[in-house]
Amino acid sequence: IIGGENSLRGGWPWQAAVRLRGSQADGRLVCGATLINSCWVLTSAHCFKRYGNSTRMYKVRVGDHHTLVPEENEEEYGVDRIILHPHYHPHSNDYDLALVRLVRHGGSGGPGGHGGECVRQSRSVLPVCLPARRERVPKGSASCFITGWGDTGRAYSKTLQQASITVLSKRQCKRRYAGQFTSRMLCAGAALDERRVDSCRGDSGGPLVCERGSGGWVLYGVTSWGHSCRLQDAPGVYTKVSAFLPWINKVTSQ
Ligand code: 4AZ
Repeated sequence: IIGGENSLRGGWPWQAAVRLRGSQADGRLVCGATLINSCWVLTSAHCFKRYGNSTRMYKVRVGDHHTLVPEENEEEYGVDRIILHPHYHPHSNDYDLALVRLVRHGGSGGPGGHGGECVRQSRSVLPVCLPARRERVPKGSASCFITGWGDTGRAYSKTLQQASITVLSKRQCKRRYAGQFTSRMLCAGAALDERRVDSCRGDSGGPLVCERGSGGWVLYGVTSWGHSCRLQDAPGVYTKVSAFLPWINKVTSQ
């Protein structure tokens, strides 16, 4: 996150991280992710471009704040399924969404009854709400935030960063990204203030959430791409979650 600030511990309890497992780079941050129910996180499909989509390669950490400090409710889970959106192609940024199913380490889930929990919920581990189908991001004063441990402009962050961000109009996004911007995307950036706020490497797959008037935080975007994170006038692009509810519901109810 560029231009953000340290978050409060437990402030974004749906924030998760996809990390490498087992290899010489054990624990290395691959991407952000968001807990959407007790068994599944949503992330971006392009997160699996570099190391492939074999479940053995990854683990998912939830309840984390400072990456080097073991915190009370921090836990790691194995991965037993990685489902890329069927329309995602590695050459494009469209349909950049993946669902990842968590399992307790050591347990395979197995055939015998696992209808229930995967992740133990706590004050710092809770799923986020999803938007309604085709729901728009609340206009105007709604407060929206991006969060992640990605590049701050100098290095990856050890403490989860947050930044308040403005979701821009479709017209503004298209003006900047012309043919690359599709109806499966949102774009967001610092609107009027000149402080540069953006997501960056390592934040991909993580959440863009807004507080809904009626209360509660809703996941409207999944950090996806952008024309670098150092340029002014280049808003970050996010996968538009409200365009994918049938797919999310279908996969996660299987
Ligand atoms: C990336 O490389 C990346 N500024 C993520 C977000 C943005 C650009 C690049 C948006 O993962």
